[in-house]
Amino acid sequence: MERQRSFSFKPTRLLVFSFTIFSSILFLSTFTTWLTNYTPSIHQQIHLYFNTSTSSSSVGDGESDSVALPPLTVHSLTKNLTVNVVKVPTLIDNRLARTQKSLSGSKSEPVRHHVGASNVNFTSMEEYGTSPERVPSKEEKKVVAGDLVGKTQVPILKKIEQKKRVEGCDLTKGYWVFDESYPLYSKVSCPFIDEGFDCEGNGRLNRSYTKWRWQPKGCDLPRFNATKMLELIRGKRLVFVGDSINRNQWESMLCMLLGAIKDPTRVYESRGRKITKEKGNYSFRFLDYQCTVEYYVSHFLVHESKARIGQKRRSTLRIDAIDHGSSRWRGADIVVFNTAHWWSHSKTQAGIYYYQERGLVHPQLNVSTAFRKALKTWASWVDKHINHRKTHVFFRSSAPSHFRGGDWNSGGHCTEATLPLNKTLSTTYPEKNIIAEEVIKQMRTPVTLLNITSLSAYRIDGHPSIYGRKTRSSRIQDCSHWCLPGVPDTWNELLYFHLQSR
Ligand SMILES: *[C@@H]1O[C@H](CO)[C@@H](O)[C@H](O)[C@H]1NC(C)=O
Ligand SMILES: *[C@@H]1O[C@H](CO)[C@@H](O)[C@H](O)[C@H]1NC(C)=O
Ligand SMILES: *[C@@H]1O[C@H](CO)[C@@H](O)[C@H](O)[C@H]1NC(C)=O
Ligand SMILES: *[C@@H]1O[C@H](CO)[C@@H](O)[C@H](O)[C@H]1NC(C)=O
Ligand SMILES: *[C@@H]1O[C@H](CO)[C@@H](O)[C@H](O)[C@H]1NC(C)=O
Ligand SMILES: *[C@@H]1O[C@H](CO)[C@@H](O)[C@H](O)[C@H]1NC(C)=O
Ligand SMILES: *[C@@H]1O[C@H](CO)[C@@H](O)[C@H](O)[C@H]1NC(C)=O
Ligand SMILES: *[C@@H]1O[C@H](CO)[C@@H](O)[C@H](O)[C@H]1NC(C)=O
Ligand SMILES: CC(=O)N[C@H]1CO[C@H](CO)[C@@H](O)[C@@H]1O
Repeated sequence: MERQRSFSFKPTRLLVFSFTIFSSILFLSTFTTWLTNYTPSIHQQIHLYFNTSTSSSSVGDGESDSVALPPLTVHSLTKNLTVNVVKVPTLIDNRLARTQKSLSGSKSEPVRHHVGASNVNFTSMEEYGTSPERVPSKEEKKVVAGDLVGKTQVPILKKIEQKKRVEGCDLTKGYWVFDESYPLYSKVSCPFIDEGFDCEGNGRLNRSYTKWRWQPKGCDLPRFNATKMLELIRGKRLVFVGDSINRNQWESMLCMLLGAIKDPTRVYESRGRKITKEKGNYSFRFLDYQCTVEYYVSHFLVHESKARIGQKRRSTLRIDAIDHGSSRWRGADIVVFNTAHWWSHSKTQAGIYYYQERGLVHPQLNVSTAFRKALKTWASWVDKHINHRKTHVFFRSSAPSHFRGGDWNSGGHCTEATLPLNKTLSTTYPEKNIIAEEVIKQMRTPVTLLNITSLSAYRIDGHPSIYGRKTRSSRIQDCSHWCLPGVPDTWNELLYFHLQSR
């Protein structure tokens, strides 16, 4: 019996023993997997610091200041946790790590990073102007550490971090990343691109200029989701008012939205108009969503008029009166204004007997002064006629031109540019934007400034140059408008971001 008992005990003990071993191993491996899953940023971060200096020195003229800590924006737990602005749950870790990687290279000259994990190449750029890198405070660093150590809190902290990164993040500062998943539409899929912006159709066959994605520092700009955008504007009027560069952005929006429409015949111009350069009066209806996407030309936002000066009737600009087309902007649900390019010496008769207020035609007025007065006219019209509970008002900042070796009418060119700049040409922020900001600040209506100036300033490669026409005999190049698909798609991604994060 004894023997038998002891004998019969042995397999049980063995079983218990091996079960203990087995479960320990299981637990250990699970724990390890879990740990590695939640701490990839550390590994990649270290990898990056190690690698940045080597890769930049291989480029040559990199002055790699890469030791600075990436400006992680992580905040305390006191705020509302239920809101989750960033709706890109996949790739979050990856994207975070990528951001940190490129950040550490941000002070050096353009560096092509080859990121092992995600197979994405980078070109990092000097930021606009020279503002010092933000160094994370002690508290922030502490939370970062908590992120990696405090086990159960990890997912929550990640969520907050993501949210805060977008909310506190300056979307206007960053760099362009080469991304094969762009553009968001093709020339072939979009019938709305008119000749002036149809670079591919006009012979620009190398499409690498369509494959850059704007990467803000410290956060991500959500990729444009046409379905979601259409849901946001269902039953509404999205209206663009401004010069031909706003037409540029409007056409881009049409193309981007069309990507979510199965039957393109259910999108049409309300009065059957074909898009041309000359007319500036379009309303495209998306039947499936009962919404319209409209464009109204208005070079100055104020009224272009005529007045008798001496014997002659001359063109003037009524800087005290809103554009007479304004009645059509009024009922918009979302309206994007712009004006900038036409406020130039050549297009305003050098300000001599051009600007008019009531009966007075100013013998001479400085363009900045006139621009400010006109914007104030626009601002009081908006405050008076736009119901800000219904309408979301945007003002798009000026888009940079890139004429080299002359102006648009004197042999200026940009055709040789095939890559974005690593440094913007100008370091001064345009005066017109400063004026616009000042005027907007004094308005009763909240106006969102679509600040695209700096990010576009890198994109010397994005203009039609000689590809703005089918016939390329003309020696005049277009270095102010933008090819489509192209840079205005990013402006619309910014617009989308603002609308969906409301
Ligand atoms: C938290 O967010 C939810 C959803 O947005 C909102 O309903 C609630 O009022 C918020 N609470 C606080 C304290 O802000
Ligand atoms: C990206 O990196 C890969 C691997 O180094 C390389 O083959 C490819 O040409 C690069 N692409 C660009 C656009 O730099
Ligand atoms: C627009 O962005 C530029 C570059 O980041 C910045 O200098 C400027 O102050 C911004 N303007 C506004 C109103 O945010
Ligand atoms: C786009 O948004 C729609 C509607 O919200 C959603 O169903 C779809 O999954 C989104 N597409 C992508 C690629 O995120
Ligand atoms: C725009 O369309 C309206 C209505 O068809 C018309 O009255 C107006 O003159 C047009 N404006 C322009 C600038 O074509
Ligand atoms: C316009 O006038 C303002 C003040 O009167 C002056 O500061 C500015 O330099 C002038 N601008 C131009 C382009 O002459
Ligand atoms: C297209 O242009 C890019 C940027 O200049 C260049 O790197 C690439 O080699 C070009 N591709 C072709 C097929 O010529
Ligand atoms: C930009 O980078 C190129 C090499 O990619 C370099 O030749 C050029 O000097 C850089 N430009 C500036 C302004 O740093
Ligand atoms: C030191 C080091 O890790 N260098 C790596 C940097 O990244 C490249 C790929 O871009 C690797 O080949 C190097 O081994």
